Amino acid sequence: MRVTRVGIIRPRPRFCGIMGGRAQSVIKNGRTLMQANPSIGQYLIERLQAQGIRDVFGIPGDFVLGFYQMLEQSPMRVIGTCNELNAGYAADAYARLNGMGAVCVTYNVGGLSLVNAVAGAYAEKSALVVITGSPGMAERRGNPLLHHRVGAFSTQRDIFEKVTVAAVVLDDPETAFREIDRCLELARLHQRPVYIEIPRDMVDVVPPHPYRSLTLTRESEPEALREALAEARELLAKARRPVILAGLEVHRCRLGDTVMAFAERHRIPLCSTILSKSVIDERHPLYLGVYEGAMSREAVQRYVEDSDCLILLGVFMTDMELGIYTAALNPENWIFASLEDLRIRHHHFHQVQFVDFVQGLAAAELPVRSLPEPLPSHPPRAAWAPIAAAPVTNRRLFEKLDGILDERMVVVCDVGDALFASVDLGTQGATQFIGPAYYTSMGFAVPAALAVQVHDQNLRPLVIVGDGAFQMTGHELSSIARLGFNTIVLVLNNKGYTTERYLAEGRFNDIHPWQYHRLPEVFGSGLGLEVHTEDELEEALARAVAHTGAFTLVNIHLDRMDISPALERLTRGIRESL
Ligand SMILES: Cc1ncc(C[n+]2csc(CCOP(=O)(O)OP(=O)(O)O)c2C)c(N)n1
Ligand SMILES: [Mg+2]
Repeated sequence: MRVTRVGIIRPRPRFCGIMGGRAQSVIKNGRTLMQANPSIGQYLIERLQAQGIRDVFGIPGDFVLGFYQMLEQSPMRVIGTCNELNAGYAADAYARLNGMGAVCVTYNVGGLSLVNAVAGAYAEKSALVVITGSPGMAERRGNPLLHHRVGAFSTQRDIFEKVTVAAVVLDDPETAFREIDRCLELARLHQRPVYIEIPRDMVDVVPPHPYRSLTLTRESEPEALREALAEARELLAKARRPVILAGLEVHRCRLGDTVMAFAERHRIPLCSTILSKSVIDERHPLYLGVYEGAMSREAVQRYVEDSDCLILLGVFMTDMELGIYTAALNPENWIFASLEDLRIRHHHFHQVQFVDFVQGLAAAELPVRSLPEPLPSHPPRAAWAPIAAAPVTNRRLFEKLDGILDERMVVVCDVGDALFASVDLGTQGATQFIGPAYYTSMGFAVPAALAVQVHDQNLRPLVIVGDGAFQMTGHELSSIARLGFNTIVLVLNNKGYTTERYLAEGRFNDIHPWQYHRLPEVFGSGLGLEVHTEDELEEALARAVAHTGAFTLVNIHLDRMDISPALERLTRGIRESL
């Protein structure tokens, strides 16, 4: 290595690959004579596009600038965010809507800020591709203390290994393409994040040998599948009150329609869970509501727990899904199928793929059954009229919100009572619901709302966020303002961490009061409204819905100890189960 007055001259990489160049085939006399490989960076972009990814969130830095330039020259759109954590939340939400999402950051300072969001995507099964630059392989010789480095060159990769299903460094042109394919396939199969690190001197390297892309498939063992389906059919045929719990993996594996068709054909009522809310049309006559132990509406809880055949499809058995373990589900009569596990009563089946099992079940012939009447279906929308000058309460606020949801809205919830209360909202047909209902990391919602309209500008996010969570990442409204999106943000301003106040009160639950509704002045766009009373609420929501040119932020004052009916049910259920 030569050292000059101005710094270090980086030696040329020593790889045998060819530098630069796009994928090309040379056609002579109508025949393809040579197919040149794309570079590693180009191949990664092509494969991301093949997975349906059209937008990448993130912030550049010198270790990833070459790849950023390549992204900019490609059909991909790069969406800059205020920080990398927000980029991670946004890319996670994009993945939930799109099937797969991507975030691209620089080495360590960017990557390590991202870890919490990727952990959430891992915990809640979201196919998020983390792309990061890093020091070039040639630069690493002599073990120099390059900026952003912390400990070994591999520190960032080692950390991400814990929160991804594959973590690779593309340091070898011979294996780079296969590693890219392997990562993307694993993200798809497991519905979990993967980590792809490109040392900056590898972006333009063209691997020397031709390569055919790799697809991984998992097949069921036919006999095991047949036996599992036979046992499930037998249990179902005898059942008088079967019920389906359609969980998160039904959404991730895009099986909502299949499950709905199965339910309709055999007249089996269904529930969703807090993580999978909106996976099935909540207006459907067979839909009962969200099941989550004691947090469910009482009639829903009773219907599910009294069932003689529980069909749990892709349900993630977390404490949140089970109403902090107030749920009473009997394994004696359940069919439990998920990406990892298949259990029918106490029989465990191996090598049966979740998708094959659900499709097999949906095709099963079963005796015709009559529906037990009446079903505890979702209550119809109630008429709502403001009580003049009455302070807004959580209960009344959510009754009102139930009436403004339409088919284009995506309800994006943050952690706190916003999440619990939203469970009682009745989504409308194509309305979608996104919330970090298991990992419950505060600050998810505003960045996630950015992703909703990046994914599809015809959707309209309705963000429901506590004041504490808003203070964590609400500045991402800046990107929403930059892109001119018409997001509606409702800040539930109860002066601090109310959910926590119910567990342990202390000054640590107080936060500095912001004038949230004045933020549009800072961002130079948007409409800010302040609400104390029911009549102000009615007017503000009408203005928010009609204001389509930019975002609207509504600062809704609530009492610091006021909680939603859902959270009341949960605290009561927990007390009773103690
Ligand atoms: C990133 C993160 N930090 C801390 C917590 C712990 N926590 C859970 S709820 C909560 C309070 C949420 O406050 P706010 O957003 O105002 O909602 P509220 O409880 O008032 O409805 C806290 C601090 C968390 N879930 N996530
Ligand atoms: Mg609060």
